[in-house]
Amino acid sequence: MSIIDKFRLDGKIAWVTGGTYGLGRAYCMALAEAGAKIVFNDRKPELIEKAMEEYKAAGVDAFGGICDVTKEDEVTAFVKAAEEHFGAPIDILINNAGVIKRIPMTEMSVADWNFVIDVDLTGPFICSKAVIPGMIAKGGGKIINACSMMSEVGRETVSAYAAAKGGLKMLTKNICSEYGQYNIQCNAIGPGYIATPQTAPLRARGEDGSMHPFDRFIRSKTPAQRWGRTEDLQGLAVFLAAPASDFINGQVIYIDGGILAYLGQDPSNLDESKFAAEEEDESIVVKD
Ligand code: NAP
Ligand code: GCO
Repeated sequence: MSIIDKFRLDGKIAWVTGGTYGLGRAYCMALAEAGAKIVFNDRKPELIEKAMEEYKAAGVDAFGGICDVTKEDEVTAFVKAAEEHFGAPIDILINNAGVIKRIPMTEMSVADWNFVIDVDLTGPFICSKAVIPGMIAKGGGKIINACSMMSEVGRETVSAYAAAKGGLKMLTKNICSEYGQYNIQCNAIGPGYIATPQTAPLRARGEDGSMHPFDRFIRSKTPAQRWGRTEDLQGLAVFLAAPASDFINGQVIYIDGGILAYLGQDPSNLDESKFAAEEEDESIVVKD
């Protein structure tokens, strides 16, 4: 196989959870461009409909449906329907669906804690469990988990998210350990701060047009002084889904513009005027 062909996904069936907008949509587009057929789910019918139209317009062969990753019965039924639709088991799973609650730990309810752990950690367990038998029967597969910088470091208000993403790093290593013998590779993408609806509140400008303090903080912590863009993550998703990465297993690969390698500069030295012209595009505005 040529080196270029080792990055192709022709004929593969790839499932991206939460694949309607944000990073999930970017992963779907990238995997489809590399040749894969796309399976995607979300919790809201209007999101499925909108994404399906976008995928159709882009020539993506996609199957989408309602499915909450925290509900095992819904996941089992959805995987069955997707596999019937394409006539074969799923080859690639990106456990992308995720949520965050930014609440100081001592004020966080157990219900909020459980909600985040359920979606961000138990969801990937349920979805992986649903596709692994088919991958074994097919002779192999790829599972890619959505880790985070919070798989390595913490910060104020994100205790449940950090606990879930840290746990997901270990689930990644354990799936590798348990199923590597069946030619299943399980790795994770660890994005830094990427401009999506999830992080939109952290970039929102004040009424007077001033930068959000967290926006200043992230730019001062990132050597490139910018937020990541969804397209920054597409190459790694294709690589981890493709034969080119067949001997990489159990790893978290960070795409953070260097944040985890950098102590950061004094935020008071940051020249705000440099960033005034940057506009948010429609797809990354605050939801709700
Ligand atoms: P996002 O814009 O908030 O999108 C999350 C997606 O997950 C949405 O499609 C959402 O759909 C779906 N989802 C949430 N709960 C679900 C459930 N129970 N069942 C099915 N789908 C569900 O997030 P993102 O920024 O694209 O992030 C994607 C993943 O990367 C997440 O796991 C996130 O933690 C991780 N990540 C993001 C960043 C970042 O800076 N953006 C950095 C590191 C890691 P609904 O509209 O129905 O909620
Ligand atoms: C936050 C952010 C993060 C990022 C990301 C970092 O509030 O700190 O939302 O947690 O989304 O996961 O890698």
